[in-house]
Amino acid sequence: MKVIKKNASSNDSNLIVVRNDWTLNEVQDLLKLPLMDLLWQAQLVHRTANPGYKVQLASLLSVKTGGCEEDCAYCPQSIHNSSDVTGQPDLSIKPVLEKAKKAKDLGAHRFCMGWAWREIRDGESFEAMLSMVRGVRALGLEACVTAGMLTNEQAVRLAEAGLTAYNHNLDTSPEHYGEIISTRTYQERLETLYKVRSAGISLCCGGIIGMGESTTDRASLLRQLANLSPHPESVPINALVAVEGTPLENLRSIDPLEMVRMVATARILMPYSRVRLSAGREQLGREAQILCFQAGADSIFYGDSLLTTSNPQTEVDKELLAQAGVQVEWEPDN
Ligand code: SAM
Ligand code: DTB
Ligand code: SF4
Repeated sequence: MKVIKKNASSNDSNLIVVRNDWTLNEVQDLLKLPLMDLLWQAQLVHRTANPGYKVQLASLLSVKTGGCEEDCAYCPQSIHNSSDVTGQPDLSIKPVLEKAKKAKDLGAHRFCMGWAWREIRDGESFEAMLSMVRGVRALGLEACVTAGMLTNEQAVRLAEAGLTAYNHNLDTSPEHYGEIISTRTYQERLETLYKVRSAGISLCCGGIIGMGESTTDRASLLRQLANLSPHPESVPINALVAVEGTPLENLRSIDPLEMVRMVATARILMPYSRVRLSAGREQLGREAQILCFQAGADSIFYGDSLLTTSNPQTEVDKELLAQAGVQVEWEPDN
């Protein structure tokens, strides 16, 4: 047990340990704890590390949809999958900023923009991305971009534009990765994370469960994330949205309690990170989502759609948060 971090007092010291040297066995042991014990440990860490617990509402928008040359088996935007959702022009700056303003008015605190690219290329689209980042920041929102791999120079320009966070997921364990994606290596993902970090942008990095992986794979993914130093500031935990036309279309939805276990374990491993309860909430149900909050989830994607698939309606989410007695990160000021 090492390094006691911010907010820690002598009373906290057995609860809050920030480590980057987790072994696979240790993570597996946490994931497999009796649920009540896992929840108890996660709550102790969560409430000690994050006093005044609030949930951040993050809204998503797909700026460039479909036509992606990568072969991610889960993704409806890949040209390798028959669900490829093309036929929509890329959004320009004005409508994106209008959507951001609308998201803010509905209560969002962070605005995340997605591009279905393997990597960022210099040119008009990248300049537009920078303008969107500046515009979202000018609205007083946190800005997040997810657009695939990037160069050091592009990361620096995004940082200069005021980008808060860059989302790039590890998706699954190194061991299961080859079953899911063949066109980009795990190592390339790690290198992208390094470039984002080096430019001073905060990291949003997580993964997906429900893609045919074992419990050991889930532990291995969490270990990869928790052994990044420092931990990603934001850790999205997605449940697969099985989209027709993808190779994973016939996979059964996960047992909602599996999501609770992932969130709780992520919270224990990464006490100060924002653990985002991400895609797949429509399949979770109200009670499992509330258990996820209890286990330490402190963000949700908020708005009627994710990138290309649906998300719970904002009114339903407002009711859920109220029923759970959860405070949100901010209330709109106008
Ligand atoms: N092209 C960029 C990339 O791959 O980094 C950005 C967009 S990509 C859609 C962002 C993330 O969304 C993926 O890394 C994956 O974790 C998640 N995602 C995509 N499709 C999903 C699905 N059907 N179910 C759950 N998560 C999904
Ligand atoms: C993340 O981990 N999940 C979000 C966000 N980061 C970009 C995306 C979920 C996408 C779900 C499938 C879709 O709507 O296309
Ligand atoms: Fe492309 Fe990203 Fe979808 Fe993979 S997840 S196919 S890189 S849009």
